[in-house]
Amino acid sequence: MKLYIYEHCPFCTRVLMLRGLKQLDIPVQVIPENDVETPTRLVGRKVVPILQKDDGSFMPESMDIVRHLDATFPPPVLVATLDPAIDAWCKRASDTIYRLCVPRFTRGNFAELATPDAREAYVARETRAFGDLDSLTARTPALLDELAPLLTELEGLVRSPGSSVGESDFQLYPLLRSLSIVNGLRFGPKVTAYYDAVGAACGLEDFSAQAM
Ligand SMILES: N[C@@H](CCC(=O)N[C@@H](CS)C(=O)NCC(=O)O)C(=O)O
Repeated sequence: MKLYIYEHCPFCTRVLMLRGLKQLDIPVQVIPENDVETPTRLVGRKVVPILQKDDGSFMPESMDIVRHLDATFPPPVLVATLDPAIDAWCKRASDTIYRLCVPRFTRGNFAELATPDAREAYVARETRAFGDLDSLTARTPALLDELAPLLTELEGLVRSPGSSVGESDFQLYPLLRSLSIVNGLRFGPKVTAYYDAVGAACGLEDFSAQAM
């Protein structure tokens, strides 16, 4: 097996979470952002994450990969069912979170952005999706104001660190991990306890060392 990812990608965080939770020894390969050929050859389009299975076939879609690996390597860790309140929170908060994180990701130190051409391709992709990225960076204070009440609300929604892992963790944790690239952003005590516990259980570092 092999996993193809981008380091900054929240969907890839989902599969890295499962790999870490189960301590699976699956090699990880980072695809450069300007490499259209590799993912297109594997799954017909430019996308990550991709799982190369033992039978040589390839699987896209993060949650399909998570469920496949969870079923392939028992016992299951996806125990708790999706929490509709967390699901709804993620849907409401994700746009603000991406607008804070994406301009920073484009300037970040990630293996998929190792060459000028790769970074240029990523900047172009995100500019197509979000418009001018410098203008978006300038909106940081307003976006943080937008996020603050959502993070306060999340204090009342996150599961306690000792409870069962489930589908909602694979929605919520990648968004919170993305936010670690935003300099000075702090979670409340319950979200911090949840974030630290999930990160430790999955053996994942976040992006705080390069927060900007
Ligand atoms: N539904 C997919 C979404 C994956 C996705 O959007 N991945 C982004 C990286 S964060 C991607 O590969 N984008 C490549 C591109 O648009 O060129 C999943 O859950 O795996």
